[in-house]
Amino acid sequence: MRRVFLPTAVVLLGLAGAAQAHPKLVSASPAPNAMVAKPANVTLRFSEKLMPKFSGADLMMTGHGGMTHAPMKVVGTATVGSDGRTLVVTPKSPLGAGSYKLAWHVVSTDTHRITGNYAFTVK
Ligand SMILES: [Cu+2]
Repeated sequence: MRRVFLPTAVVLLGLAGAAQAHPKLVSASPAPNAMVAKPANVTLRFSEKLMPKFSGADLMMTGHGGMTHAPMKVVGTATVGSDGRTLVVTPKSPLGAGSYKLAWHVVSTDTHRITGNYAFTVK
C-alpha cells in the first residue's frame, strides 16, 4: 500500500514508463495485405528484445485458386533472430500461391506479451 503515499506525479511517470516498455511490431515482410512472390520466410521485427521461449506464430493458408477454405496450418518453424528482436517464420516447404493468415505472439524480455495477426497473399 506504499503506492498510496507517492505523489501523483511519480505514479503517472511510472505508468508512462511501463506503457513505453511494451513491444511493438515495427515492420513485417511480407507486409500486411501485401501480394508477394513466394517468400522464403515471414519476418517480423519488434521494438524490444523477445523471449524466444514464449514467442511464436501460426501460419495458416486460408485459400487458393481464387477460393477460400478452412484455415490449414502451414508446417514450419518460428525462431527469434540473432538480433533478439526479429521473429522469423520459416515454412518447411515453399509457400504455394494462395492467401495466408499469420497469427503471432511475442513476450518481450520485460515480460510484456502482445499478439496480432494479418493476412497476405502469395502470387
Ligand atoms: Cu489452400
